[in-house]
Amino acid sequence: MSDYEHINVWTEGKVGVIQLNRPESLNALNRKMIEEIVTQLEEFESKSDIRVSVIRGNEKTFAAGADIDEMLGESPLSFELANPFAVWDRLMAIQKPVLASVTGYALGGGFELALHCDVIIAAEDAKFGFPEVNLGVMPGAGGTQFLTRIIGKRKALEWIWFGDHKSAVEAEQLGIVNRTVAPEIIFEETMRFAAKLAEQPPISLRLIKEAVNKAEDVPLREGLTLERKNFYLAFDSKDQKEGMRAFVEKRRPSFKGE
Ligand code: DAK
Repeated sequence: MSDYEHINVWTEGKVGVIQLNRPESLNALNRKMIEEIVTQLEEFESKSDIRVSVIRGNEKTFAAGADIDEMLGESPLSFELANPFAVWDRLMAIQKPVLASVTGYALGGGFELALHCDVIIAAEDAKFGFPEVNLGVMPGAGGTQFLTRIIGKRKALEWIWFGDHKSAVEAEQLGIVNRTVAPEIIFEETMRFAAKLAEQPPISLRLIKEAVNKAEDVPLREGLTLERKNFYLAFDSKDQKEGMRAFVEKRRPSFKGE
């Protein structure tokens, strides 16, 4: 594995884990850190034996936002020249499932990082929010768009305007979080979920992810067209033959991602 400054990386079976590791600043995301996260996700993407990735923090926190110290000196031109959104576009292009395991704070850019993931599993004591308004700015890595699509305009406006923190339970009720679990078992639960998902046919997971993401983005007809193409494509995989044969032969399928 590469030598990273702000993340720890390991694998457990077919699951790749990225641990955010700047505990002294509650895992505030600086440019290097987000670059490291996405580079490692791409590394997992390229490995056929890794089928699911998990992004997590430590017991105390996920990420309390972008690094405010780093942002303090930014200007429109410095942003333009650094093109900081390119790395977020690379994150959106990841095709394998990515899970966020959220403990403590998921604020601002940290919340946006979780929202870019496909599944969010949260500890009961997790807190979500967009405090950017309190800094005189606004969410910039997709927060207004992702949140509005999930919870609707009025609830999104009220939440982002006031910059409040919401609990994991509230976030689950709003459809942001898949499941809320006790803090003591959050990482175990996330890995259990990830390991189970890693046994599903990888090509199907990828085609499904593309089609579901498309549903948030385009008119129904266009989404249906992609769904149909992906449905056909699945029939080109050995996993389709294996899945259907296993059903007929009354045994468990073994999916290879081919
Ligand atoms: N940045 C830098 N340092 C941070 C930080 C952050 N976001 N959050 C916490 N820290 C640091 C604190 O300064 C403190 O450092 P020391 O004083 O010990 O040196 C240490 O972490 C512990 O924090 P606290 O002492 O404040 O801990 P508390 O438990 O009292 O409070 C808190 C926890 C999370 C409520 C509080 O730390 C807090 O309010 N933090 C700031 C949260 C915040 O405003 N986050 C949103 C940042 S704006 C973009 C992409 C994304 C974004 C922007 C652009 N592009 C692609 C262009 C995103 C923007 C944001 O996220």
